[in-house]
Amino acid sequence: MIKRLEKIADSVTQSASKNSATSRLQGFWDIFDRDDEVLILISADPDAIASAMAVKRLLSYRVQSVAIGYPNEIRRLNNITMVERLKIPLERMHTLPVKDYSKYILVDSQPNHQPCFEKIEFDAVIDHHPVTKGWDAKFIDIRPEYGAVASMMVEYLRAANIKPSVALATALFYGIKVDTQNFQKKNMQAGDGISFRYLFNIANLNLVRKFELTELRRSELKYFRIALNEVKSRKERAYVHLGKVGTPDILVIIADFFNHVDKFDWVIVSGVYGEKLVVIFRCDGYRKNAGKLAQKTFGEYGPAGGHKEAARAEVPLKNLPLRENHEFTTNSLIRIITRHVK
Ligand SMILES: [Mn+2]
Repeated sequence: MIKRLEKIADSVTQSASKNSATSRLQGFWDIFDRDDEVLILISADPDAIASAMAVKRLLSYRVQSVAIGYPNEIRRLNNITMVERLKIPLERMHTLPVKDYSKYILVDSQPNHQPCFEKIEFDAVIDHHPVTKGWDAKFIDIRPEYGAVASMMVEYLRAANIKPSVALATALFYGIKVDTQNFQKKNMQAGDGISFRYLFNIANLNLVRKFELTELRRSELKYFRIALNEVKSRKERAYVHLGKVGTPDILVIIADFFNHVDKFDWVIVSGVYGEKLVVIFRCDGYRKNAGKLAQKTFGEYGPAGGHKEAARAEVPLKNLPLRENHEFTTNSLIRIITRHVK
């Protein structure tokens, strides 16, 4: 009896959610005409890019044309790799005749998130950020309980009986992974899990792995040579000063690299970026506290702190206790740290 009631309850919720997916899709489709020239705008990150592709797919054969535009420069290599490998047609907003479209859709964002979006009257807004006020659209679907808009878009595609191509599925899969931080973020819910599971059979997981792994520019390989030459270990601690760096991100990559090595309980990597010394701390976070060590050793010179297992300091070079005309070196790094911890 109870089993049967559960089954009925299940089928009711299932068909209710199916109905709402279908009616959402219909509501969305209803605002478009055959001769529409549509512009989808996004702030380009993997979830937004994937979701825009899905919206474009939903509108194919239903409108005249669909373009995807984005205002920000895509800088993360993972995201550049995604766009290049999947050959996603994206265009910088300033290269598009923004005023000349007949319909505008905003995905994974809301009009007041960016000044360049605020000027546009959107016909549809599909998002998962907390709901903001002061704007309107003919079609609005905002579900803050979802970890990714890509999860919502899978529901639209399924309601439309559209099986995503490998490229689209791979993008959506990656979008969900990134936005839920591999399901480690609290913002995810069952809907994300169901969409993710559905995409799992279609997406190319090797490509996803390639997106995730690609974080180094070829020009940055030289920092590994410097790091391997420079690394000094003292009492299970690895110290490296890399000198001038083009971006502090490389310090994080080098620190994570040394964190792969056994018997290094601590990894401390520094580099000079602009007028600042940036120091990255890594440890296993077990009976150790990287945040506290960063604070204790560099706190007097500038902002320093973080979590148990990962921390950073960013201090103006002029605040450091360096003898005149002396450059900061790996030995200087060791000296500052060991002054405080033996
Ligand atoms: Mn998102």
